[in-house]
Amino acid sequence: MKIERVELLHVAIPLVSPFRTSFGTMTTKDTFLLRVVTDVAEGWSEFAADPEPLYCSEFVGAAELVLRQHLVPRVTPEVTAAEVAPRTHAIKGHKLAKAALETAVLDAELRSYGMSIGAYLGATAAKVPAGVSVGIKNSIPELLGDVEGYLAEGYARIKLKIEPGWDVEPVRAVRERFGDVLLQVDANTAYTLADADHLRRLDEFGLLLIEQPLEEDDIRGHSLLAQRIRTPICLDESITSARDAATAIALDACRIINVKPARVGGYLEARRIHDVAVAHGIPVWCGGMLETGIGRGPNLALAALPGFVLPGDVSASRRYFAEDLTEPFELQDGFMRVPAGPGIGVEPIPETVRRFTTATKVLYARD
Ligand code: OSB
Ligand code: MG
Repeated sequence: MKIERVELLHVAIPLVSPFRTSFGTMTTKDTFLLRVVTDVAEGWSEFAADPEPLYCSEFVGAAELVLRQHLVPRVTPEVTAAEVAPRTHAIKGHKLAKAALETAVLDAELRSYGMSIGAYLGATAAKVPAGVSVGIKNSIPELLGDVEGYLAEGYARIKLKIEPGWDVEPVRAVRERFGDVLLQVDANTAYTLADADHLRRLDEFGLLLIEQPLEEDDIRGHSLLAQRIRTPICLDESITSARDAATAIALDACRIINVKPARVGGYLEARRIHDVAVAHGIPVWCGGMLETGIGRGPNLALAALPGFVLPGDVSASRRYFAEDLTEPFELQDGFMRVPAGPGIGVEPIPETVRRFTTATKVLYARD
């Protein structure tokens, strides 16, 4: 495909309520979209990180710069989606930026021959069970009220964000009030191995998993922690490639993997992680980054692959946004429908995108 134009659109979309994790509080989805115009079709994607490097080392400002100066020049004037990763491999890191570029190119390519990303990846389900990620709250009653609302909406699984001082008590309260709902926790690296005895107190609650308790580069620590707690360890931040997944599995650092396409450089590598995990009998699930519909659509397609046996962080648009950039995704009996249209399967609504756009940058224009 010939690339004719690459645009970066900064967007700022208010969240319906603040989302607090162990690394910070979000009130706005502040990121950018990529629009890639080719000779055969147009493709869209969404950058997954935030203005500050708190979840991972990448952030909006750095991603714009690396795309403009280092990544886009390597894929112009002509590229296929499968070539994006090898052509940008020499540039170290920046996987979320690379994922945005690869996904927009893939969207254009798939649209040019009318194939959905689900069909391309090997999705086998038409709908997937939806989990919801629940932020850290100011009080237990506030948490219970929110969880009650999500269960009433039909969510199939609850994930509680935890940190030191907000872990055993909220989990106990949710278990006592709501019985044996599918329940898991996410620490976003907030603990150390010295907390092992404390984390073992979570064992009595029958959690599906504890996600990323230790630092992202601490594979050995997770392996040692796994010997000291019964709750299965799931890695998120630590897994940035299929090789990382194979390493973590071989070292018994995790029994479950959260696959986020953005964190691993895109849907092609996400698919490889799925394959490695399936080969080892390791369950995977699809993580989220508070995506608008533009990121949510393709995430749902990934979550429809056969190895995604646990409910993902693939909640409805209204979980985060009063108004989405695409037709809103809605929960139906605890499931989300997998988009089946060409490419990423969703269309940005031009008027809505325009209203939430704060700046547009042209990263490339063919002359
Ligand atoms: O660790 O899974 C995470 C959101 C932003 C950054 C990191 C994470 C999350 C979530 C929310 O847990 C997932 C979602 O609902 O999109
Ligand atoms: Mg996580």
